[in-house]
Amino acid sequence: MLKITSAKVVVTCPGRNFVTLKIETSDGVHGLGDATLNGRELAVASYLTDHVIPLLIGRDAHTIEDIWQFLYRGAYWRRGPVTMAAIAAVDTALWDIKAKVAGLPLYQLLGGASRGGCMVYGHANGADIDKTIEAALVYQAEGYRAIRLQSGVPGLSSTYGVSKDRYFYEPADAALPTENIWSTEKYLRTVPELFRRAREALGWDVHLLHDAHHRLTPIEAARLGKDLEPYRPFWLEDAVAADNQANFRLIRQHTTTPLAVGEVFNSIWDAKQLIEEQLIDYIRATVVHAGGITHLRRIASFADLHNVRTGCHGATDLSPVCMAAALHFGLSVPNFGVQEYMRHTEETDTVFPHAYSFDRGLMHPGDAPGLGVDLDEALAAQYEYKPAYLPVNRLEDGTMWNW
Ligand code: EZ4
Ligand code: CO
Repeated sequence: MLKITSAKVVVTCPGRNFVTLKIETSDGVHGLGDATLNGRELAVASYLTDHVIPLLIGRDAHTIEDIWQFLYRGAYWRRGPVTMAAIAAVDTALWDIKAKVAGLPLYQLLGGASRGGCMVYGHANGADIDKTIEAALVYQAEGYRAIRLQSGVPGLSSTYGVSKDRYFYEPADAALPTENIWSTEKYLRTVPELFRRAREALGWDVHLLHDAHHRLTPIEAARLGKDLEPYRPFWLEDAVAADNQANFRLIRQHTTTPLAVGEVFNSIWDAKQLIEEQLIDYIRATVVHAGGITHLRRIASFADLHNVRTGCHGATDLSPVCMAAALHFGLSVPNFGVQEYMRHTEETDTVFPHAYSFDRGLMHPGDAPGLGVDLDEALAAQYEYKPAYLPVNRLEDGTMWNW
């Protein structure tokens, strides 16, 4: 028996907030798990410290599945982003420990490599179409095989995915939520033109992606999907919010543009109808927000039966611990599609030294035992938690809308 002797939560802000769980065992081996929930970080930190860590002490670190079931069924209150991020952190840390004890990189325990590397997509954005294409050309020159395009919209002072002053788009940008103004009509006039121009400039040998960030109705999404068809997008992401999974039926009836959704999903139940009815092509659930490696593998297996591939969320609010876990998962899973890769700042990378690497559009988790990520706790302690919220969105008449 490999006893869990202690566990603690580290909250740090090397450029942005991260919550990390560290579990220690009787053999001196430790494991890390990402528990970051953007804008609600301290709720997960408390859930872990106050309600999970006391239950872990003395348990066998090797019993990953049993501990997962214990935390899921045993809480009585199932699912939800806070609970599932906490369970994910425990699960990820335990996989890290098991792989370190085995002396193997985690992907070997998940069945070994199914491919040479995980194709990732980078974020090209700009205040207008010209600037977005300029950014996309830089990604193409760096070897990216897949690029997400987000452009400012004429008549809107800010748009999702577009940075005002930085190369990297960091959405949780203020101590209180920023209020943005949204117009679907203006947006729908811009995106097809962005893709037309992008194909002209970038050619056809690169995958182009777009994120509508939950702002459309199903019939509007259907129209955008149709309008983009000539430019063969890799996917249209989060066309509508998936609270009502049946919404996707209408989109599906009207367009062959591949659909991706699920970065906010926290369990297989959020995706059951979408997958079963083949209403989507890519499932965006991630290690940290969907119950860890154990649960994400279950989602991927179910998706595989229905020709749905993985496309894990990988924005900067998912820590390098989650990125590493996603790459071990992505390298091994049979129905891998693509992995989002929004590069972390240097500060973040220094606090979380890691073995994963990027080469000509593909990423590899590296061959260090475990996840191949560590946490420099002394350095982490120098970056104090800073409240930061995602923006909110209103229509031009003031109505609250999805951000
Ligand atoms: O808005 O990660 O595809 N990526 C995204 C991200 C999300 C943030 C939310 O925390 O949609 O930019
Ligand atoms: Co998204």
